[in-house]
Amino acid sequence: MTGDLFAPLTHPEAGTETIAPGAVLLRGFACAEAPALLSGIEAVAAAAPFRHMVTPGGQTMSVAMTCCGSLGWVTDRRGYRYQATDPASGAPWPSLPPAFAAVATAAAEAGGYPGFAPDACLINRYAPGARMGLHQDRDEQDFTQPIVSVSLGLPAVFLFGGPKRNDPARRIPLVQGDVVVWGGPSRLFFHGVAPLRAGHHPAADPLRYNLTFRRAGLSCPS
Ligand code: MD6
Ligand code: FE
Repeated sequence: MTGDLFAPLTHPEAGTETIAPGAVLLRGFACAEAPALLSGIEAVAAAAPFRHMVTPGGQTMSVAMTCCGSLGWVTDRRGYRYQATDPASGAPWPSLPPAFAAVATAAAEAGGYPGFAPDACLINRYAPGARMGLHQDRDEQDFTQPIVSVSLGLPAVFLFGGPKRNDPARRIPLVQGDVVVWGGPSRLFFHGVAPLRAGHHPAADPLRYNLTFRRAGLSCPS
């Protein structure tokens, strides 16, 4: 694995690059939907404003976040978790805007995960300098379900490591419309985002947004 870490990516089909076992990058997959997705973000943020959450260790995150869907991801001094209400208002999170679920389900299918039905979408907003440290996404209940990640606005460098925190991380440039579908053997791999570089983008100036769609609860609640 280590030997080919920086080798050319494979192309099982045009526009699809395998970045790790079970993880694929669909370049430009959501370009056409970008305007609708950005309007959806605006609508969600009007009801559930972006905020800088605090980690259990007491650090304020540089990335601003909000959520939509029946569950939202939150962090505070008590820990990381999903919950049905926005802690800032006590109200349920806004529902997924119409354009959101369709893109996520189609991308998951294109990435080899048919039948993906997200119940949560975490919206990350990066201003220049904002970053996301290496982490695992492990607060969901069913690791057989992938995560679908859509990039909008300014370009960013995605850091994609391995199963251990200190595994070397590959640097993957992501631009508006790129979608990463991520599951299977690499579902719990460490990953993050390098500090955002300043720049201009016609659709979202001077910011990057990332939507991560998740199945946070059980697919078949018992
Ligand atoms: C981001 N993304 O791109 C942060 N997690 O802003 C993530 O943390 C992430 O893109 C799991 C799967 C895909 C992701
Ligand atoms: Fe993540």
